[in-house]
Amino acid sequence: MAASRIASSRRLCFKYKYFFYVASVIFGLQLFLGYSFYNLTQKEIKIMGQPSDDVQIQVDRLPQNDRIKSVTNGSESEQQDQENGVESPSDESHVAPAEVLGNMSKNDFNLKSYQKCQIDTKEALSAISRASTLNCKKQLADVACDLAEEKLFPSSLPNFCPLNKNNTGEFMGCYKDTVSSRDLLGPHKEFPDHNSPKTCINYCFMLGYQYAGVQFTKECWCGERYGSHGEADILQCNSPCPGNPAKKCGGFLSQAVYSTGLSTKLKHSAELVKEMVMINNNLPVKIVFVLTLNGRQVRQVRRLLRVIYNSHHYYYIHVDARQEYLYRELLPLQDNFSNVKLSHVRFATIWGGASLLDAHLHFMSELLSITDWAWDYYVNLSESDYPIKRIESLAAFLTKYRGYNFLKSHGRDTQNFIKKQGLDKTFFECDHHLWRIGSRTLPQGIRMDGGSDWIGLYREFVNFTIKESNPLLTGLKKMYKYALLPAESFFHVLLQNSQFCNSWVDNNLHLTNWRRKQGCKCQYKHIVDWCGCSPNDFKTSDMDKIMNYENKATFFGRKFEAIVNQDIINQMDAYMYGNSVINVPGINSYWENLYHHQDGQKPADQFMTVYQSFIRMSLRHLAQKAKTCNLKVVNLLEVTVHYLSDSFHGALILHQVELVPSGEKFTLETRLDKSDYYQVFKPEGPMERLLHMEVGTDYDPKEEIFRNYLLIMGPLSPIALRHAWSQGVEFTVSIAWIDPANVIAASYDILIPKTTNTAIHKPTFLKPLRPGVWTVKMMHNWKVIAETQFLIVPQTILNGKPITPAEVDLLHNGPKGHYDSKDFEELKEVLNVNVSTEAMEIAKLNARKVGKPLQSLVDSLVEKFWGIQSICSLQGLPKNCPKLQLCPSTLWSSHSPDPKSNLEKSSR
Ligand SMILES: *[C@@H]1O[C@H](CO)[C@@H](O)[C@H](O)[C@H]1NC(C)=O
Ligand SMILES: *[C@@H]1O[C@H](CO)[C@@H](O)[C@H](O)[C@H]1NC(C)=O
Ligand SMILES: *[C@@H]1O[C@H](CO)[C@@H](O)[C@H](O)[C@H]1NC(C)=O
Ligand SMILES: *[C@@H]1O[C@H](CO)[C@@H](O)[C@H](O)[C@H]1NC(C)=O
Ligand SMILES: *[C@@H]1O[C@H](CO)[C@@H](O)[C@H](O)[C@H]1NC(C)=O
Ligand SMILES: *[C@@H]1O[C@H](CO)[C@@H](O)[C@H](O)[C@H]1NC(C)=O
Ligand SMILES: CC(=O)N[C@H]1CO[C@H](CO)[C@@H](O)[C@@H]1O
Repeated sequence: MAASRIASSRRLCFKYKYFFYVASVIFGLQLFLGYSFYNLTQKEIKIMGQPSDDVQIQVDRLPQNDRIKSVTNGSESEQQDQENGVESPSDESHVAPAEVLGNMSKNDFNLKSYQKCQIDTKEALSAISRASTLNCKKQLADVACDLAEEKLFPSSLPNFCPLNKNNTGEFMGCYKDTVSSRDLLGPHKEFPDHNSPKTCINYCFMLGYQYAGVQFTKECWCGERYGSHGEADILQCNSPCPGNPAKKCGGFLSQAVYSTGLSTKLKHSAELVKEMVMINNNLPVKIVFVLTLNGRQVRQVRRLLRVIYNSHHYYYIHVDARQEYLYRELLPLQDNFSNVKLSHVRFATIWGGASLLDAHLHFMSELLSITDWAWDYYVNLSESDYPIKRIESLAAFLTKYRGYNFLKSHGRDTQNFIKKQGLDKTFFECDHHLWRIGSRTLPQGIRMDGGSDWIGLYREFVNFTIKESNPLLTGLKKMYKYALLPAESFFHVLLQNSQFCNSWVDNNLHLTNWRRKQGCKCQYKHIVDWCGCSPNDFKTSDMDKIMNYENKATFFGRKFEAIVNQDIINQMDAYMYGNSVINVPGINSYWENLYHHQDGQKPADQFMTVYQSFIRMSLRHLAQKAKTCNLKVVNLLEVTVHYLSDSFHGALILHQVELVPSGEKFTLETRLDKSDYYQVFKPEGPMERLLHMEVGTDYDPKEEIFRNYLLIMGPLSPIALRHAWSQGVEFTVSIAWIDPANVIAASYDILIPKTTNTAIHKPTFLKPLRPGVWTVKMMHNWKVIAETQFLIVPQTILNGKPITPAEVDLLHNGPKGHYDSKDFEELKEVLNVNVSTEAMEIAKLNARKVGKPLQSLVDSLVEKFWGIQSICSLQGLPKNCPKLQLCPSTLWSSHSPDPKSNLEKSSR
């Protein structure tokens, strides 16, 4: 039965095969050029060192899981640090109006009078100066002092792994070495000032090697085997050690070899099992799925829960402290299902921060204390995970390997891992930022490791992690409090140095879609003083890649994101459960809520301005249809974005209206579609390569889309132009930005490289931008070839309140002086820009409007870019009003059926 379902979905995949090949070739090229071009245009992002990985994940080996790509140091990072302070890449659309309209008071922190020690490292001083609250500055200064005095964590920790040989420091002899073929094959390092057998043994121990060899005074070599070139005369190993002249540190091409006391490799392997086999009458394992969730993708979360749901297992949900919408939506689940619980303690975690580890330790502790939840395995998931095999298959696998712990190691050399992961740096989290404070020395006596933070841990080990309080555990907990990405290393190090060291399987149960050229763009530099990577979303064309893992012990894929590509999720469902599960209404629809009236945090003013204009449009539309139907606006309830077959299909505005004079209330939902004013005039020569151009904010360089899905922009929005190209010859185009008063805000040339690419350009305009319709023109050889228009909406709202005459004067009149460094008047002719001053006069008049006239201006502008497609109602309207379809019977409304995300009828 299951086999035939799989077979039928394989056929489904075959249909797409040709498309896959073509698409993946194009996509590969696109990745490469997207990246090279990005470097040209985004000069502020500095990346030192390139990833050596292939562009796309390998199909024949597991992708490597270390996330960190590059290290920034010295002057490079100073510069980057300053940029961090000036501009924050996320939350871009929420620039505080105060920044433009007035001054922000900066609390002056007198470091000299506060600090308990002399802080002189650049990194610490930079962090303290950039931190925004006084409390955070003080904490950073304290950590910097404790770091200097080595008080943050113990300098050595015990190792309880029973596999260890316990002969640390045993001298194995003096052995020959050659330059062409090294005797000890592991990593090596020079310690010119403090080399000694002890230093070298500690170093090789930390990297997980059994042997350490000191050579040529200052060199230290690590390896798993020694003696390949034979023994040397002991007199050849006679150079005194720089760190301890009483000891000998080898000689020229001869090394003194010592045992570190470690065992060989600890890893076990585990194969996929075909069916549940119970060994020694073991019962099938019970899994607790720990979902750490962020964002507003409640439909996708429900869909994930639906496929992994089984009354035998448990579901523990943590919603980020800032995501009240998601929390509110999911909360009722725990009343309906006894095996679902939401964490009431909520953390606001940041990428890479110590808060993530704190959060997991808290969940573990809580989960151990729920007496009626008899779970065996702790499996970590997020909203962007999706199963790629049935959950029964995971349960069968974990039952067979009961007792083992599943953690994926980085798979490279540990020295490199420590450096790239910043484990040799001290970090501290405050003000929702992870600050880099300086270098640190890792404790002696422990083997370091790390890799993926997707974990599958056995209850006994989780209990040990929480309940035990030996010096290894307490020391590691302290050490990881000051680390970047602690969750990617803490459990690895704990497991390998504890009595559980023999239970490790090097597998994180996940297939991760790394595309480092796209995923490593320092996209977290606004929250972390480091460059981090993130995996890409799977798309339809990745089906073959996923199928390559059919016979491997890999149960989840990441990332899946329905708003980017839902088709691949549908395909996974068909693959796992057969086509019947996808032959349901709404299968190609995806809804994501952007605003809910119960949200404490209101959307940015420009969004609220447009949402309210949408409602007025909707009522005018109804009034035109039936003059006798007198409706008035009561309330905006929700805004949802709707995608159909992975294309934008409108903004849905759920709102309440009141019938005048009866006072009867009705809830309506209106779908509006946006117009795209992109046009190409006579594409000729290389311009044929242009695929599209669009202006927006919140660009996601990884998925190459604007996360401001409705492209709503106001005078303070940090706008950017995205332009996409197919393959062809390299050439140069000019871009000009023209404001609503026909002022040329900027003009510049950009080089378009040969291959397919999507690029972004963010002009650095002085704010505020003049509200109205803007035009971007693209020129080649002094001819306008393509253009697009976008709306900078005048705001009816500022800081959540109706805007005042004094405020419009500051916000709606354009910048003081030029947008850019200079004036581009001379380009008006070639750009066919009207030289008359009329547009400027109209703009000035508009800039004085407040109240009703401003609303009408907003409405007339919004109507240029948005059109009403349909309106439905939740209750039948009275006879004198237009007859509207009931929302649940439409295919687009947020109230139309969506069985794939419906948990109530779930029978599994
Ligand atoms: C740090 O910067 C120096 C130059 O300031 C450079 O030589 C060195 O390679 C850099 N280190 C790393 C790890 O990138
Ligand atoms: C090493 O010491 C540990 C802890 O004392 C012990 O459990 C283990 O059996 C010892 N290993 C060997 C090979 O003797
Ligand atoms: C668990 O999941 C989250 C993603 O939601 C991840 O960032 C975290 O580090 C994971 N693992 C651990 C051990 O915390
Ligand atoms: C949990 O860990 C504590 C401390 O190590 C130990 O005393 C206790 O027996 C453990 N409980 C179980 C059920 O393993
Ligand atoms: C410039 O704009 C004015 C008013 O909008 C219009 O009357 C005039 O014809 C335009 N001139 C050109 C050259 O398009
Ligand atoms: C929970 O159960 C109640 C009553 O049975 C039902 O109204 C509600 O829709 C259910 N909620 C979910 C999320 O299943
Ligand atoms: C808008 C605003 O915050 N303005 C302040 C700028 O700074 C002066 C003096 O520091 C204050 O008096 C203003 O209130």
